[in-house]
Amino acid sequence: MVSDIQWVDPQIFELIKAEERRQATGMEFIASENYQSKAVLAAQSGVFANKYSEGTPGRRYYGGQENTDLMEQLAIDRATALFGSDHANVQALSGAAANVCIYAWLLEPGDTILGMDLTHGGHLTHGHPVTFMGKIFNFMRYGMKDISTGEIDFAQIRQMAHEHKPKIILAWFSAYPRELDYAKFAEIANEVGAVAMADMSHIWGLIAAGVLANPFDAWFQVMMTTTHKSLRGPRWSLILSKGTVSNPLKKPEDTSENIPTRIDRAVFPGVQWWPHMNTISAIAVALHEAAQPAFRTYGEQTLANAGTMAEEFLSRGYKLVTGGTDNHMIVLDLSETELDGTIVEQALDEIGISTSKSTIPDDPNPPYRPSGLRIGTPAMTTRWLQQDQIKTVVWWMDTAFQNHDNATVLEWLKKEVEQMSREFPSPSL
Ligand code: DSN
Repeated sequence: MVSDIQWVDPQIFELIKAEERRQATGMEFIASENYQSKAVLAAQSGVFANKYSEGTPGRRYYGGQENTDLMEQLAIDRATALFGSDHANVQALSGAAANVCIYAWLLEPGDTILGMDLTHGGHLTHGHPVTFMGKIFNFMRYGMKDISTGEIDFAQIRQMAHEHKPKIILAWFSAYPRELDYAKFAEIANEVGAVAMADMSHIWGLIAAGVLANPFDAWFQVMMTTTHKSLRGPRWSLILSKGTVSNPLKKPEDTSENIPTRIDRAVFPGVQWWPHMNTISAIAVALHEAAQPAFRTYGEQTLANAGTMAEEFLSRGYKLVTGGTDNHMIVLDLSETELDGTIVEQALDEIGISTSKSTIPDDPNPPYRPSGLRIGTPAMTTRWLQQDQIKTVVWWMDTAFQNHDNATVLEWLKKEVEQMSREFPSPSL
């Protein structure tokens, strides 16, 4: 397909080729990124892209749906089987859109949501004041009790939940390296009649692999995720839910307890319309790949690589947010050094390693120049780096940090990174 572009649009073709070279010769350690398989990429560029399919399988607003219906139903069935949900909506356009759909249907304007503080690892889409959602709903924030271990302050959550009666209690974050006690979240949500919702975007693939806990096992009702992170799918999202029609005499849409139906209606026609059927077909392929036994090995290796990375940085005298990791990421706390997140991210860019600067809890620095660096192992584990290579990578990173203004050292490191990158090719290329 890409070769067709060469003749039609040489400028874009050259940019695609340049990006292929960047990905082939560099390393991806951004915690939220990954490499899609050629099969996933091929599905995305397939002819389902030509189709309008508002509605759900069997209930559409355009004709010609015999293949889209089967394909979307397959994606739904694969998602529910993999994650143990009663229902999956596969149409939300992104993680932010999925969160909006859930908020929009479960809440009325002014309702309260209890979510994680941004600097403690939360996410902007969980109601930061700069977002539109932040203007509509009342977001309240909890944090860690002990930032040296990552212990969540459940006493604070319980006290806030009883005082402010949130409609949703939201678990999970984008820069928190520890496993969560989902049962405690669900218990508090149950006490105050709130929906227990998890944003599993970062760790969905690790849940699918069976190496991290599944919030549905702890009575969560709604989960959303992006599909391009540890799941290795296309850039898209899923909303999964539990809940059935409690009164069979009522139509599903009239039954307030029926969270799945309400979520389907929030996605269409509530918030967004045209599902991108080509991307949904790519999700189906990614879910099929994630259901294979090799995906469990991938999940185990992702965690092992992150653990090794944490140990190596600690042994070199670095401080880590929460002191280590239980998942696929670490967050370096550089607040007691001469460095900051921007300096080290740029130094790593110079040597062909991509990472992302990050705030740390109660960061003394502003968000555009935060004190942390978030590093994740899902992408390079897809390229099958093992602990030995991770140790070398940490050594390169440390050397780059200490020599961030030394062009000669950075140039030498870039060559080392390129050589190892070529030995561990990306499955996308
Ligand atoms: N952009 C993602 C991340 O980097 O964590 C969150 O959606």
